[in-house]
Amino acid sequence: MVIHIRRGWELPESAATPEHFVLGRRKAALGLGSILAAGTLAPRAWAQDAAPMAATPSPRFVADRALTAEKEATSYNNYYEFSTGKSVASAAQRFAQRPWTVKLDGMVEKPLELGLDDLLKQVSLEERVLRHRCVEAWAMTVPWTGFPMAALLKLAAPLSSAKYVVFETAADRSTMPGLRQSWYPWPYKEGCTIAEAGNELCFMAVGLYGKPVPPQNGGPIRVLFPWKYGFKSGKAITRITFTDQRPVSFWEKLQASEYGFWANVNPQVPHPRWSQASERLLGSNEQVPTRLFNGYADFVAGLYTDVKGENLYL
Ligand SMILES: Nc1nc2c(c(=O)[nH]1)N[C@H]1C(S)=C(S)[C@@H](COP(=O)(O)O)O[C@H]1N2
Ligand SMILES: [Mo]
Repeated sequence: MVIHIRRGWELPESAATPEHFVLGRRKAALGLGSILAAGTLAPRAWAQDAAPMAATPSPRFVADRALTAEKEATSYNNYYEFSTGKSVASAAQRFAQRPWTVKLDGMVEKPLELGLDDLLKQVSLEERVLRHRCVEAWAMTVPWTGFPMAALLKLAAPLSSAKYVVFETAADRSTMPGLRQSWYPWPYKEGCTIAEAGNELCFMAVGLYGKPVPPQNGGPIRVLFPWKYGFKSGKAITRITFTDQRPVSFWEKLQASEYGFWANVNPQVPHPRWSQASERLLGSNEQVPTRLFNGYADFVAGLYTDVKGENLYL
């Protein structure tokens, strides 16, 4: 028997079910069946069997555009640790996804260093269809599985003196040829304010299209700021540091006049070298208007009402 539960993001005409779901659901259902038959409850076994990709689709983040084809989203990537071109997928397959630890440190009450699978037992996974807008004016719309960054804030309990969060990403010289380009300020780091990290929209993704995030898209765990230009959303997160100093991130170090700290999407503020008024949908030649905060103003506009005299959209 194949149990097929339609995911929120599945298009009605989509014929194929991602193999992981069918398998995961079938295994989960069998697990529950045997638990019930044995007359005992084993919540831990259940959780492990269902983890990590059996996630509830969030009704707050659903597709309002056609989904980008999975093939497109996983074969046109920005990942400078591998290459400055877009075809990084095959090179990235050599980059190990386990073992993986995430460190939470700096100005926190509870510094933590956790194996990713242990971390995933402490959060509940949901699925969100989110728009992604690269500063280069291309965009995609894809289903991510993960948990809100707010869950990590809860675990680490930042001190009230902590004002910023720094996301440090993997720098593995043995598998990432891009690291030999020594003029780049490795490791890739990005940052935000505590308030931005705690916003409902800030998301830690471990799944894409119902499967583990592939290495080229930032597996095994990446951060997502759907209202900011894509470069803020660091891939392969290894360390999250809480600090009272505003970080200067990878792209800001390289070219501060073009890539700022805030980098919120705004169609009316051009990049110094090109317009940001519209965006190309990945996998098509369709060009659509870009929206303020990438269409997420309801979630995040309030974060910036008191920020004065800053380049919020660069
Ligand atoms: N570590 C790391 N993270 C990164 C990048 C990178 O080069 N290295 N590129 C960024 C940019 S510019 C974009 S647009 C997105 C691309 O994510 P995607 O490949 O999943 O579309 O990842 C961001 N995160
Ligand atoms: Mo980007």
